[in-house]
Amino acid sequence: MERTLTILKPDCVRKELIGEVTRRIQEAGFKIVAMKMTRLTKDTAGGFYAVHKERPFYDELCEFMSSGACVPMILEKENAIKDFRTLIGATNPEEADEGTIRADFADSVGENIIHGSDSVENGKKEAAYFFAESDVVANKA
Ligand code: DGI
Repeated sequence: MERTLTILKPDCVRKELIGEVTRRIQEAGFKIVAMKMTRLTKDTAGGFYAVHKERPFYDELCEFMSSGACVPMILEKENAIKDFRTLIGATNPEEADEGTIRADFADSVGENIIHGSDSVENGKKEAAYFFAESDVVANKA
């Protein structure tokens, strides 16, 4: 079964959308196999987004990601990576398809509610950034 790593970002938590977004994720057939609430530091946010280190928005991104609590989860589903990217919509909510999580809830490209891994390989790295394999439960329900 394929896995993806998601983060309900600080804007999602601040807007009290944890329940609504999690409901959509589960309704779309994803099984939550690891989940926690945590608060990133600027440094840990920077490590997670290290690939964007040279981008002009990097500092703003790290500030935002460390601005409040967030909820990382590991999700399982067939074709989890691709199907989750479809569920959340484009990075910029103005370009996101109608009915996607970002189209419905995100305010801007910088504050866009939710993260989803963009490849199986990155999904594995990102999951390991937040969770030990022993944190992952066998979710057969
Ligand atoms: O994988 P995504 O989150 O859809 O997009 P990404 O990997 O290209 O970018 C990671 C995050 O960086 C994105 O969710 C929000 C932020 N970001 C990307 N492009 C911009 C941006 N933030 C600002 N302020 N401006 C941008 O152009």
